[in-house]
Amino acid sequence: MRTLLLSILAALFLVVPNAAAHTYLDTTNPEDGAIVTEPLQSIELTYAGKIEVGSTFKVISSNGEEIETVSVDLVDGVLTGTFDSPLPNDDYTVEWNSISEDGHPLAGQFSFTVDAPVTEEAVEEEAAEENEEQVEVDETIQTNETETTTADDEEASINTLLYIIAILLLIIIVSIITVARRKNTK
Ligand SMILES: [Cu+2]
Repeated sequence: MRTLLLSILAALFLVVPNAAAHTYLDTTNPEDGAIVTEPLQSIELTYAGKIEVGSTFKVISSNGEEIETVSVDLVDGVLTGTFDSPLPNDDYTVEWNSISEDGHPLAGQFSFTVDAPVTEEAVEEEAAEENEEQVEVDETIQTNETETTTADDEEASINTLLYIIAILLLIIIVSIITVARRKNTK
């Protein structure tokens, strides 16, 4: 009985300090499996206690590319990674490596999905594309207008020509009549 108690005590002494000094990952933002529907420009890993400098994490997109962080800050067991711009819509995996207060390294990973409305930049790009299309449409309309104008011009010049011919004919007829009258009076 006494040996059993001693063994348990010994086991506790071996296990408890380690367990107490290990710093486990407590919560993350976004949570594991979360679908984020708002622009996301930073990720937060909150540890259950202090972690050491050198603790870090990587954010990997669905095609295996690592997303560069502008900064990774460690404040009281909270690791915050900030990105240059909001993450594009995609599935991401965060691979974290932390160093517990007792110096023991811990590692793990979690995943989340970004499915946010398109960013302003994307909207602007879309608007620019639409404008280009609009310009093309306008050009087509303008071309049509030009063609119409040409057709109108042609019609107008034919009318003018007919008008001039009519006047010339009238002058010729009047002249002939006048000449004829003069001849008659003589
Ligand atoms: Cu440890």
